[in-house]
Amino acid sequence: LLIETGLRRAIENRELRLAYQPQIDLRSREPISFEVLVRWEPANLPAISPAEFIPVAEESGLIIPLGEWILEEAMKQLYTWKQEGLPEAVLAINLSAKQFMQPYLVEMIQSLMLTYEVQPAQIELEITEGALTNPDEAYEMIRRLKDLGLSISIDDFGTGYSSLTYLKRFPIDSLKIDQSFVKDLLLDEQNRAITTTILHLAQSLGLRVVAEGVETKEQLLFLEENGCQIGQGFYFDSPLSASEIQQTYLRKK
Ligand code: G
Ligand code: G
Ligand code: MN
Ligand code: NA
Repeated sequence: LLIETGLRRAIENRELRLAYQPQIDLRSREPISFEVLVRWEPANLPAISPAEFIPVAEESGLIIPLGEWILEEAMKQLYTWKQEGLPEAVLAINLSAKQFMQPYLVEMIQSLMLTYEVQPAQIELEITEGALTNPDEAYEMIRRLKDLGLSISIDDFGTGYSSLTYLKRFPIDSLKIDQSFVKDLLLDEQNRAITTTILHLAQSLGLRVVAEGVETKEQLLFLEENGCQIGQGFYFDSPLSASEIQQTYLRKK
């Protein structure tokens, strides 16, 4: 309950900000997109992790205004970069399960894109397997978002109740291998088996794969050898502020 009241206030008082973590094309070593990660830094208190407050926001329904704030803030950032004449960036935005099932989600995204002059190719949405528990509704939602021209990835892939049939049936673009598998990739044979299986599966279904939580050169080499195209993690960069992203990754053309 404490988190709930605090979070409600945090949205009003602008104690939230967005961080951006590059997703790197392993071939060119260029960033192809940036994952948007919300940060809550209450005045005079240590930061509270989204792993802690997102579930609370989901349960209390606060995820709806919070999710809307995140979407708007991300699109505003794209607009700001555009105004400054920087190359067009792509943002990968996390949607929680409840947020994904909002009836007016598509209209809201569409209207934000219009307001902030965002191109469909600039937005990827990350949903978890938990958002697909009602397959018919989820299918319809994904289809409408795809019709807008957005990309869809399945986040934390392999950790939920995955029915492999949705991979075939749903028009999704990429899978994100959960960092729990990438961790200890070289020490743990099971993690290695799961990772290569996901990579082969994705390859045969024509899906892109993003490996999350890449921290070492050894992990990277293993992933590259097994056909992974995109990496994200501390080995490349941590989540950064918008101005750090701008300085490091978005140079004027
Ligand atoms: O940023 P960090 O690695 O601490 O995130 C922890 C968890 O919180 C991750 O599972 C991540 O997906 C989730 N998370 C971070 N930012 C957002 C967000 O903007 N929306 C949603 N729904 N989840 C987020
Ligand atoms: O569930 P999701 O993939 O959205 O969560 C991403 C989370 O992982 C973010 O909170 C981010 O801060 C964290 N993260 C990003 N890169 C690394 C990494 O290389 N190692 C670890 N342990 N965490 C990472
Ligand atoms: Mn994510
Ligand atoms: Na993830």
